[in-house]
Amino acid sequence: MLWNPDLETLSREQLTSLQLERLRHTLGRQLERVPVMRERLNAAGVQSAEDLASLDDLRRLPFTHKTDLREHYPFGLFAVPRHEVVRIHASSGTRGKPTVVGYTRGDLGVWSEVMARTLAMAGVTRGMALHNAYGYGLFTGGLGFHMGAELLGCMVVPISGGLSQRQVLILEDLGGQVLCSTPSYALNIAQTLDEQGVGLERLKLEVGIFGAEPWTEQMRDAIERQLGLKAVNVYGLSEIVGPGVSAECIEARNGAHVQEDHFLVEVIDPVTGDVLGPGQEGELVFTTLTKEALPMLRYRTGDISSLDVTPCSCGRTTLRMARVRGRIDDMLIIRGVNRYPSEVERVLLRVPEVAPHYQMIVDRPGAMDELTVLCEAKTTSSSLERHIHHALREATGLSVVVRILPPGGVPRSEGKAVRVIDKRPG
Ligand code: DLL
Repeated sequence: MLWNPDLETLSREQLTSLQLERLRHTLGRQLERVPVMRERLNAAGVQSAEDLASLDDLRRLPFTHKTDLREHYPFGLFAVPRHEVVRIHASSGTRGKPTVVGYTRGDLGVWSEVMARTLAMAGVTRGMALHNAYGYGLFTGGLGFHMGAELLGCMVVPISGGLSQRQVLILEDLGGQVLCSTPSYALNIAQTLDEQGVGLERLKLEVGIFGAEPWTEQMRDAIERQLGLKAVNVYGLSEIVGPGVSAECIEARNGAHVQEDHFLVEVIDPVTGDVLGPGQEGELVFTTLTKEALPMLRYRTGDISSLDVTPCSCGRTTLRMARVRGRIDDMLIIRGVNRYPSEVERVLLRVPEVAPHYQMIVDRPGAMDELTVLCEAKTTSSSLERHIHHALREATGLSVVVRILPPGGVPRSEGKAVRVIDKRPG
């Protein structure tokens, strides 16, 4: 179902003209209201919103980086007076100060709208019981899904993350049909179901809406099998709005439709900053088109993906982004071989004897980096370590140390899984 058929099926021409109008408006507000941005835009030769003749002129605007938010922490990039800000969230980054983001009442309206679209895209309809196990609090997951689900008319169960045994009890007793959580936490719930002896026939789960961390098709298969639902991918980041920047449709489940009337997307070469074409992999960059409190011009996400402009069977005309392979910062460089954790996940989850829980430890015991992969076996097998070592080397070129831990040995997540622990000095 389309939540907003008019805006989700605009022709490219209509969309481009709407985007240009909104971009000019956003740029005008930045120039007028955010001194730091005005200085930077002026330095790049942009004096007024009228300097943008077409969307191609977006390339004239400077990028915004996460460090800009840190430097002007907490409110320095806000474009409205403090009394218009009705909500604060913060990014989940663990290093240093968090990234603080703010919303006006209007911003919360847009966010609810894109989340209602996201849920409708996943096949969720009015009246369904939605079990929301994303964390509530400064993290955008819990409240973002909550608002969209209420707007759509779901019966929201705001359970938040954690306390897995309670999750199972509530899921069964309240008949949750839609599960919202990180993919790693969904597996945690699945494991608890198993431990509690609660069979899938006792649940009413139909669909799961998972995101907030990279995950693979192999992980999708494992979750669908273990929870008896259809899993869709949702993407977003606090700096742009939170969840709801893009999401998969249940019909195709082949790339996430970007909500292009609110967020303008580009993919760039992370080194040169050049804009790349459809199908070319690079760093996602978003510009907000309707945000009031904290508009963002060309925000560099650090996330690696590519864009698909071919038509989708669901009828939406918005372009789609491929699954995020990982964050540039999370790339592992092991003895000259560059790989993302998701590439290791893909190989591990193809090994039937391995449970879908893993963690990687990077260390430098001598002169060379060493990668240890921790995983758990479903059944005891003496040759499993060797088998995984071989499979990883074949598929990724990485030579790693494999350690099989007893069931439960790999730390479980309640939100975003910590996939990589970097113990390298410095
Ligand atoms: O994770 C927002 C969100 C909540 C998205 C719930 C989806 C569901 P942040 O905490 O600011 O916001 O983290 C944003 O998480 O830049 C990506 O690196 C990563 N990320 C989010 N969704 C996906 C996804 C929320 N579907 C950062 N696939 C982003 C891969 C994702 N990575």
